[in-house]
Amino acid sequence: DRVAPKRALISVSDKTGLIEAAKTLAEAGVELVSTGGTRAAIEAAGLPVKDVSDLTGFPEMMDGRVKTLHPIVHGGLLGVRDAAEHAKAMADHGIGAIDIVYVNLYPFEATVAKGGSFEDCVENIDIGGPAMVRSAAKNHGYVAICTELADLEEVLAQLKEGAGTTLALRKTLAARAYARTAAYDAAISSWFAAQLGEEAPRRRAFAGELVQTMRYGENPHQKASFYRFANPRTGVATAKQLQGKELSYNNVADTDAAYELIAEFDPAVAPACAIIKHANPCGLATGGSLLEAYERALACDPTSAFGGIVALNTGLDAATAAKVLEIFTEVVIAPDADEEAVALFRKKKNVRLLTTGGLPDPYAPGDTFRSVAGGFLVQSRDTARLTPADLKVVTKRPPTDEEVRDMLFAFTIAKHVKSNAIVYARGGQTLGVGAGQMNRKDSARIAALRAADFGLDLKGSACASEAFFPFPDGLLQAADAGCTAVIQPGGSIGDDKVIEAADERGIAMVFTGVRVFRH
Ligand code: 93A
Repeated sequence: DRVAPKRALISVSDKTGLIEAAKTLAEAGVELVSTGGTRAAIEAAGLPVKDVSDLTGFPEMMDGRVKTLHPIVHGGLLGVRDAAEHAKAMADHGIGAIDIVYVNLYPFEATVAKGGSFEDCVENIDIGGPAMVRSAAKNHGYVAICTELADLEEVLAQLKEGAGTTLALRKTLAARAYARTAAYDAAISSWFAAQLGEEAPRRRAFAGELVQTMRYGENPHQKASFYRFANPRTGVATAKQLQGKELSYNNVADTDAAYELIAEFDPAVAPACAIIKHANPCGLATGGSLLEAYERALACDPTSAFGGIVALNTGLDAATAAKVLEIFTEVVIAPDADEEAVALFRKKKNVRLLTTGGLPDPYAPGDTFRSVAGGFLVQSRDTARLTPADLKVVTKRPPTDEEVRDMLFAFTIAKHVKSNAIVYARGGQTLGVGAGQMNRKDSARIAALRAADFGLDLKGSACASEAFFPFPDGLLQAADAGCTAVIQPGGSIGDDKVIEAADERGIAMVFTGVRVFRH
């Protein structure tokens, strides 16, 4: 099943590494055929190359829109060499077989990314390139299709072995090629829908590039892999792993949750640290130093923090690193880490240390996805952001400035806690987190229980509820625990009763008008 190639068609917009690859092909005795710009580049390097026009007898025309869309090209790509009829057609019409194709497409995605005009973007929709890619991939029985330099390098490696390309490689390349054209068309269609202002286009396509194959998924009997959007829609995953075991599926999911949460806390205001378990924060605190922030976050729930994810909003220093390493931690993620901190981590080589170069913008627009049986849900990111001016005081007693600060702190965290979420906080420190319960009262109770377990006093704390209290019971639970300020969206038909209960207990309560469910 090996095919010893005689002719290669090269047509590339990105000409990185082109000359070296062309040289290797020429040296292997492969005839080169190219389109205008590519041919000129190869020729300039002193290598023999034919122009596609020499084959087709047609010039490139219409600003290059039509250069390879010709039966001489597509017949050479699609003809089944072993089928008598195909072979006869090729002979009758002077169609020569093409055995290797190296095509990378007009830079549509890059043109969009750099803010190109509508016309510019349209002009960068490649037609002839994807057509060749698809033709060559269909005829993988004979043709090796390369859509990036790395593909061509695999082909060249096989040629070096002497006997041509294997069917196995040609099939692999074909599968990759169709993913490339699919991603390309997905990018075009998303861009087009956005131009039309369509929030929910009737059809939607996505494609990704493999980042990592995991040893397993959420559980050892599940398979898993991590993909990056081929056409970035929600920012690009930039985290760099400095050390530690390979990230697992759960690590990536939890670390993502941790970093999205810590990014809400501006390092210019104070260093902050979040400790996450199973995508929920078990503690978050600010501090006078990063070390203090970590210690205060840990104090909230040192039991759950075991095997957790630590996220920092500022560069990891040696003092914090030393403290973090005292207990077992799965992952530490920070914008940066200084040399001393990195050196300390090196002694515990299993702990994963990730640096990102910066914090994500929690208020940047974007989409999030979730799979459901037979389809997927898409929604815009939860970019809710509250300021003191957004709060509506509904109780007789207005909150103090301190209580307002604590309430906003707690509500920001509640946004990142699985519903039903209750967060008690005071002075830039969570004191109790109740997550993922099926009723709000239980979340309030669990949050208070945790605080009691770890000797944290809830007196004078703020309580945040990510959705409204339907009944007074949850609020009373919080009041009993000692909290004096409550922040919640409001909007329940039970609001009056809840407000009445708050007034009876002397609680200051504000409504946000914004719900921040997280399911
Ligand atoms: O304008 S096209 O859609 N029409 C074509 O017939 C065609 N053939 C190749 N774009 C076409 N290409 C693309 O030209 C290739 O995909 C490649 O990206 C580019 C290479 O052009 P040049 O060799 O002139 O730099």
